[in-house]
Amino acid sequence: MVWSADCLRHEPGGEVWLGVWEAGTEVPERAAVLLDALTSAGARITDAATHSDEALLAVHDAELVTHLATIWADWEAGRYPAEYRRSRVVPYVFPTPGLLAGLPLRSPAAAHGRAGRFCYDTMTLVGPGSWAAIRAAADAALTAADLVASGEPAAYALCRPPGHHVTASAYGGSCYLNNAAIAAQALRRAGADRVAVLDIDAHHGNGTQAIFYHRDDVYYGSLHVDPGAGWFPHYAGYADERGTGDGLGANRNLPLAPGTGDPDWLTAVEGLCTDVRDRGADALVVSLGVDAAAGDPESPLRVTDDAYRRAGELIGALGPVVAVQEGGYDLPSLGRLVVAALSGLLAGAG
Ligand code: SP5
Ligand code: ZN
Repeated sequence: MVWSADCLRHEPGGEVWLGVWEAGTEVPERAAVLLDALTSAGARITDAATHSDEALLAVHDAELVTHLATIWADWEAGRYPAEYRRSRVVPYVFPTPGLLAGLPLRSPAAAHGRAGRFCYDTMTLVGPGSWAAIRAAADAALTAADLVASGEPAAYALCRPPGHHVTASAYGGSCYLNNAAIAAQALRRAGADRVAVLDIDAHHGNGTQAIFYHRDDVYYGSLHVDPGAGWFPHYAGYADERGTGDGLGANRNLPLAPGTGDPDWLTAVEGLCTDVRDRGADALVVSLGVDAAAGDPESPLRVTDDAYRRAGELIGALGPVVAVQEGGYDLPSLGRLVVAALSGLLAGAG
């Protein structure tokens, strides 16, 4: 397991849902609970090593990375907390294609204008420690990729904040940089010709899909609650999204009905594993969200610990794996769900 204490420094302080500021679900305690559970389970802990920005820029636009690194300082300098009681960066204007109608995208002079330039929702707030944690989460994913590239059968990055909703240039869904995509690209660079990303978070990883949609060298497969049934991320994750150009056929979405339990969920995991076996993969990345669990407040799927363990076994048998933490919000069960998935992964790899 790879970890950085900096991952605790991101305190979103809530989220604005449908116009109302609410207590958030992506809280620092998630990481503390996971660290505790993994430590108790006997995980060997490696500190996240600092990596250069090059690995981030291999999947993200430089402007997004710079924005995330600087927007809090700009917010403070603009006296939004001190003078306007705006304690976090929250966007209110979004430069959608319809708004621009062909005009060039400018960088707004005011920080409150710039806040929506790269962020696509009101749920993904930035505060004083956010960048340190965002950067540390990416370093954890990269360190786990290093371990697997140098021969470990499996490594788990306890990333917080999570990442799979972030595209090359847009962030949201409680995610800021795409840790899993960064790890997948690092594995490619370290010599894996074909990489597969399997996303078992309850939500579709629209960001990871978008980053690799045109590529054949990185497969993306996801099972998730059906966005067509009304669930986040609403605009992506449908079964007919199969990739484009060279990437046609290298993207697979298996949307599941709300209420789906272990048997159908595991059948979908097996479907993705069959894809990976058919295509071949030199290394895998698992976007390990455990928010499909029955007790999770953020999804209507009803998956148990046993199914997470079984999913781990199935995936672990496919090849060397970098597991990257994504969602999972039920603090009382979070630890044992992740331990179950990782125990399965090790059993499958052995
Ligand atoms: C990484 C991850 O699992 N991100 C998921 C973000 C989903 N957020 C969508 C939230 C939709 C409304 N949730 C109700 C919140 C009420 N406080
Ligand atoms: Zn999720």
